[in-house]
Amino acid sequence: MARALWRKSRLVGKVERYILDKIKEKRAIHMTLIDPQKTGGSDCAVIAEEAATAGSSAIMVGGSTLASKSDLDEAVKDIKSRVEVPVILFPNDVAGVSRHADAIWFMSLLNSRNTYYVIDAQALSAYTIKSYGLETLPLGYIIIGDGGTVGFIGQARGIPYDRPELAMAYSLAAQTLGMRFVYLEAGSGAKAPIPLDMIKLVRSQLTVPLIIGGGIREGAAARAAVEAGADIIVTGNLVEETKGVRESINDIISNIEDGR
Ligand code: 1GP
Repeated sequence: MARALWRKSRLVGKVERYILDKIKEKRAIHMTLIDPQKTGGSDCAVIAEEAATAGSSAIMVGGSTLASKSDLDEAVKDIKSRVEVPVILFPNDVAGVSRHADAIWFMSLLNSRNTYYVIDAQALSAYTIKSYGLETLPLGYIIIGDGGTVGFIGQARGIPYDRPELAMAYSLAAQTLGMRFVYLEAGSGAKAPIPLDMIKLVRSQLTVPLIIGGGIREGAAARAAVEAGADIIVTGNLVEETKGVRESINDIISNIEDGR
């Protein structure tokens, strides 16, 4: 199935071009999410390096309850010194911005009942992000189910797992508003990942890349999500400890990327 995964535009920066090219080349890619609040000190950089060596296409840095900008800055700098792949911020709030990253998911939590997470935090941080020269990746972020911590903090009206048509409606709205990525989020550590029929329905209507995360713990689940239509698989919990990072990530990547 031909998918219009990218468009030529002055707005598309280096990291976005890299992501789109990688998806085109590999069919689907993996990103490792590191939360500096959960993974303290130098472990962030160790895990990032292992993950990148195992084939993660980017390192995302952020967490739902992250509050210390200096901890974030340190973690991003450490990670940047150890990996070649892009380091992309995954902000929970204005505290999730660091000048040291390569890019930021400039994201709106579309199904929050609080406008702070839909547009106000973005308005508060847009000028700072621009002045840092950070590349912005416009992202519609949609919580499915209760969403765990991010669902609670983000005051989400989570879309029920058995309502794929609602996920499709919000995803299509995101794309129509000009967002260039859509992320269906089950929440970190979710008991069940995003349902496959939901991914399929969203994919059938969406042309921008579709990101799936939350509760993916092994290759088979990642493969099923990609076969249903995911372009990017995000895992976090899988590698919160420094042990066994390569094996875990290899299992995901060998199941989703072509030619591996
Ligand atoms: C959370 O979707 C990500 O924002 C990753 O979830 O920690 O369950 O892999 P896990």
